[in-house]
Amino acid sequence: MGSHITKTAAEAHAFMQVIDGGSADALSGRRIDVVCPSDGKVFASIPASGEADVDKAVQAARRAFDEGPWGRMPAVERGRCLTRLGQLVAENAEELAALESRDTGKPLRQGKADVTAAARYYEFYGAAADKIHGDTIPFLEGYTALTLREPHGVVAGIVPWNYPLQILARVVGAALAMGNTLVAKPAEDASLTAIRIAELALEAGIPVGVFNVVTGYGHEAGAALSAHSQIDYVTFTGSPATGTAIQQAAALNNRGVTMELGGKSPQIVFADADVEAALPVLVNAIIQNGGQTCSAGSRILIEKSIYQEVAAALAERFSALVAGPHDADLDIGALINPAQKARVEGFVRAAEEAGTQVLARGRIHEGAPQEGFYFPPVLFGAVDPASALAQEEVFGPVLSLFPFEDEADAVRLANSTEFGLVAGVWTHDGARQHRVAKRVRAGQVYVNGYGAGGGIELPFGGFKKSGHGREKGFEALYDMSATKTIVFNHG
Ligand code: TXE
Repeated sequence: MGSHITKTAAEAHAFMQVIDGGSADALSGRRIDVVCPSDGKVFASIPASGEADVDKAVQAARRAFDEGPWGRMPAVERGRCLTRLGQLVAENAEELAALESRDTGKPLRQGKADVTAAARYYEFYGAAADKIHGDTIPFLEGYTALTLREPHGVVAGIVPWNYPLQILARVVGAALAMGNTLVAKPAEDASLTAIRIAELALEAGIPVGVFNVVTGYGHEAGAALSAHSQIDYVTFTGSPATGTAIQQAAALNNRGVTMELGGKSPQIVFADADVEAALPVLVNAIIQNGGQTCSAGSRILIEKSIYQEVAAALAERFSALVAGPHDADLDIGALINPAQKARVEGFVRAAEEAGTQVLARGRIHEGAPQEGFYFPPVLFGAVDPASALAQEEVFGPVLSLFPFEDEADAVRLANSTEFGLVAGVWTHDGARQHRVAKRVRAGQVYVNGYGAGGGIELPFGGFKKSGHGREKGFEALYDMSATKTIVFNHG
């Protein structure tokens, strides 16, 4: 009898990176198991690349930029490639949504929303590619001066695991629309859809070497990419600590960076607000994607006279929330990995030990596998503004409430963290809407609503520790290019 060989799930679903238009394993042959957060089971594997693989991808992107047709192609043609990519994303929506939700543990509903948003990014940047132009500048007699927007060259895009499809799309869309070439490094916890998008990009006619995906650990592949001397610009979304490390690496080559480093975003609810309209928005802003959202509305500041009423209504909604497997499509899914779960548990435990009032808890669905990385939503009342819970990004379904006295107190509390990404203001007083929107230090402010990241058309990025540079909208196209000034002397 011959030996019976059973392939493991990781071997059977061995995903490859996309380098120079071909599929590539890590040169070392090392692999990372891909675990589904819903049941803790390995279902695929990705290459664990290192410095040599990164160099291969950067050289490919370098050649595609220096020699390839991409940078010299008319902008409208580049745009058409991105538009076709958007169409292919939409055509493959079902497969991409299923893969994204299995890889990250997010509810299928959210996976589908992410695919729709990703397709829209490619559509937006496809249409925008030929709409960015320079100026002519009045200058000395006998001269004509003009500016061009030129690509940086080879861009490194280091992407996190919370919205892999969407964050990749905003990087790819803006970088490629301006004629850059790209090496993207998705997170080791969620790389599968990035690989599929790079394959679809080839199908869409984006030339070989223009868009490469290297997979691997942050301290290996990520560190090698951000320090590579042939990279011209780095864009990163992730934690402030990793952002600092990446900026230090890029600084050794004196290269520019865009940094999106999360938030501790407040929503301010004044006594004249339409509380009924606000409630579902306030809840969604923290439970969307299990709170693993850079723009999560994790602090709610409530005017004292309505604090009890709003807290009670939020508690009622929180008690009804259920966490469960991605394919059960409940309110929230599992968190990305055991480390993230331990991090969220740590914040909650410390707050409880300090005597912070727990107003409500959601629950984990009875049918959810024990091995999944679930954490039930928690609502805390009257949180100490100086505590870690109030100051640090938890990145989980944990909401903190803070009563405030008056407008000045609300603004002071809103600005009392080191972050400044997004804010919400709920009031019908028009003058107050303007005053508060201007005084809150946040890159995006919503009045009587909350965009949880906002539209694709809207510039997005932070003040203070939330980072610098802007993504989304036309602003991203400026970040992804540099101004060249040309002066003609007619004399
Ligand atoms: O993030 P990292 P982690 C926050 C959130 C979360 C915390 C930790 O609060 O709890 O960060 O998450 C790559 N050089 N956000 O540890 O380390 C890594 O491989 C180059 C907020 O997962 O920032 C991945 O691709 N790259 C956030 C990416 O960086 C490195 C989204 C993000 O990982 C690297 C995610 C290195 N030395 C987490 N080390 C947001 N702003 O939305 C890691 N990486």
